[in-house]
Order: sequence, then C-alpha cells, then structure tokens
Amino acid sequence: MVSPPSGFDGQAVPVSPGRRLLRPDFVWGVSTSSYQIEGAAREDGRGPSIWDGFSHQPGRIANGDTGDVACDHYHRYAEDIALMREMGVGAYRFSVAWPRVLPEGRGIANERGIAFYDRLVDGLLAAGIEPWVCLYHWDLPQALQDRGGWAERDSANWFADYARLVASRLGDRVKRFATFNEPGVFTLFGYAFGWHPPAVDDAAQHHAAIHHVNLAHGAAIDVLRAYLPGVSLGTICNMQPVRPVDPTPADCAAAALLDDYWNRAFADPQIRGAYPAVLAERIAPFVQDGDMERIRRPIDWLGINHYSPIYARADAGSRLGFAWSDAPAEVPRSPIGWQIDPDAFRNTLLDACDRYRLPIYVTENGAGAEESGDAAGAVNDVERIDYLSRYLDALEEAVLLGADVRGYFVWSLLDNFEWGAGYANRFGLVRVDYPTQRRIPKASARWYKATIAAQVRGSVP
Ligand code: IFM
Repeated sequence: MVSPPSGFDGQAVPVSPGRRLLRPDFVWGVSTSSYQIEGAAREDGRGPSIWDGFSHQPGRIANGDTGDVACDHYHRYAEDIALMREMGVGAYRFSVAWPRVLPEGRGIANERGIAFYDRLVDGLLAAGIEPWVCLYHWDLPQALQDRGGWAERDSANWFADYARLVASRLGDRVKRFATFNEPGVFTLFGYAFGWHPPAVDDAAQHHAAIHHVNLAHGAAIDVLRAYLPGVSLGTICNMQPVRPVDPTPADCAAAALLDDYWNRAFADPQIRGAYPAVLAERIAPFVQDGDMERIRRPIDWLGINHYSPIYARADAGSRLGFAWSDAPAEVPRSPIGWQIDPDAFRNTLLDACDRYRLPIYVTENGAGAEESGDAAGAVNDVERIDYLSRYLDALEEAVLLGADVRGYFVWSLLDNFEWGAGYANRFGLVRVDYPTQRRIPKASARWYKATIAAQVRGSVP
C-alpha cells in the first residue's frame, strides 16, 4: 500500500493560476522516459541498451553518472502514480524500454519486463490517468546496435516487430501511441556530434539512420493500425527555431541547414512525404522505390517538444556545414543557459499547425536548473513557475490565433537522468533526493496542480 504523497497540502500556491479556459477536453499531462527514470538496469531479465554502455564509458556523462538506478521508478512506480493523481494530471507520457521487453532487441519476449508495463498501465488507469506510450526514447537494445543499429536498413523491421509486441500486450488498455521521441536529436547527437551513443561521426551512417528511422516510423504505424484499429497514433518531434549566432550570411546558411536536420528531417517526410531539398540529396543513396510512401502513413496527431530557440554557426571544418552554438550571453536564459522566449514557442505552434495540418499536443516543455533543496529538501522553484506560466500564456495565444493545440505535457514529472548532464540538471516538478529516493513536490508541482484544477473546473475568467 502506497502512502499518500506529502508536500501538496497546506502549502500556499505560489502564483495565481489565472489563465483563460482552453478546450474542455484539453489534455494536461507530464512526461518521462524509460532510461531516464526506471533504473533496475540489470533486473528481471532486462537486456543492455546503448545508453548503459555509453554512460559507463569514462568521461561521457557529467560526474560519471549512469541510469543504473535513476529514480528507481521500476520499483516506485506506484508512488509516482500517486504523485500524478495528487497533481491532477489527466495523462502520463512514458516510454517502453525496448531492451526490457526484448532483451536481444528481437526474438524472445521478456515476460517479467512486460509485466512491469502491465502493472504501470493498470495503476495509471485505476488512478484515472490516461497512459500515452512512446515506443522509442533513445534506449536501443545494444544487441541491435551490434547489428548496425539505425544505420542498418533492417532496423525498420526490428522496430515493426517490437511495435507488434507492445501493441499485442498493452493495446487492450493503451489508446495513445507515439513511435519516436525527438528523432532529430538522437540522430544528430549520435551520428554527428558524438554526444549520444553510438557516438560516431559518419555521413553515410548518419543519413542512413535518418532514413531508416523514418521507415521504422511508417512500418510501426502500419502495424499499430492493423492490430489496434481505433487507437490514436502520433509522432513526437523536437521543434525549435534555429537562429544564426551572428546575422552573417555564413551563419544564416548554417542555421538553415541545422533547421533541416533538427526540425524537418522527420516531420516533413512522415507528414508531407518529402525531405527538405538539401537533405533529399544527401539521403538519396539510401532511398529505394516506394520508401516515401512507406514513410508517409496517416497519423492522428503531431507531438511537439519545445524548450527554447537553438543556435548555429558556420563551421567550414564540419562535414555537415554547421556547428552547434550556445545562445548569446545577452538573451534571457534559464539557469542552464537555454534561451527563454515564449514568443518563439507561440510562433512554433502556429507554424507547425500551418505546415502539418494535424492536431498538436505539446509533449514536452519545461525548465532545467542546477537547484538544491532547503534543509527539508523543499524547492521554491519560482523561475520554473515563471517559465511554465509564460509558456502556457504563449500556448494560449497560439490557440486564440487559430492553432489546434489539444494538450500540454510538462517535462518532467521527476528530476531524472538528463543524458550527458547526468543528474546535475533537474527538470522535475518533483524533486528526487537521489541518496534516499525521496520524492518532494516542488512549488511548481503545486502551481501545476492549481493550474489544472482551475482549468478542469472551468472557473478561470
Ligand atoms: O530530458 C530531455 C528528454 O529526454 C528529451 N527532450 C528534452 C529533455 C530535456 O533536455
């Protein structure tokens, strides 16, 4: 029996949740991902993922952190569901760890791993929280990387088989599925910048991986449609305006190229049926007859993950023709250096509605900080509340201007393993005290609860 979460009652709500009413069925949620929170990396038959090996390589992750234990959500999921219920969220987006349900990536399913997701889904439904399942949030089984990973064309078939397994086991209860989370990030960071596994910088592998992830998306959509008629299917893309660090022609050209790789390489072929021109040339060697039709399968919604604008600069030495750049020092920035620009969020939503003509769910938005708690572990995260509040205002403006936005998920429910930054960057509404695994709702959790409650009651002027 899980005790009720503490930290919500008897606390002042930090700011007034006085915002206008969005559509009555607007989805209010929180997001997480498997490797970032589950832990239990070697338990109950889970196989290794590419992130297990990578995080254990010296120098890859800040402070030598790994996802071995993370938030121990594998064992504490019931407590985490209780936190969500207390917060009043209507939906929880999580990802299935492919190597937990198929330790070798293909072949024999791991029943103990599947049983974890059964328990999680049942617990969510019992708490009145809709499960939104994302099939891939970056933790590819190592066994499949050993066969070539996403650079291997057969990866589309591996992914379709994995999607079939998840559909057959969870599809009786889960009604929302997404294929990939932020393919623009894991392909660029993994195949060009060396920040993520497989940490290669190879043009052929990079462009092949982009195309094969798109093929895998289309193949999985076909499988999910065939097995689960009536479920609601989407894709989740990072979408953030790309700006030149200086307004020189060279930096502007660099920004346009990064825009293709970051914002368009997946949504364009998946929804509009074509790669942007420069990418189409670079990817052409990997495209076979019929591929573009295989990729462009009808989907029901587009998930957008947005945090801030990003920056590019020219780099003649880069095979891609651009380099990543930090946001200029003079722009308003979050504690971890990401630009704060709610107008960019509003415009991103409007542009995406216009370009892709699909209902939109904001599947991630949030603010990172290197914060610590007070003596009792409490965190008065006024900067995060200010960020979220201003970004929700921008979302509302987009809706008033005609954008079809139907939901919003905060990243993240919990502080968690923030990839290369390890546990130093915290994005949670709920603080995790890692040595004890104690969960401590931050002021922003109370703010989000009040915001949702006001919306659901319809009591906002
Ligand atoms: O933690 C990540 C998440 O895995 C993908 N989107 C951005 C988040 C914050 O960096």
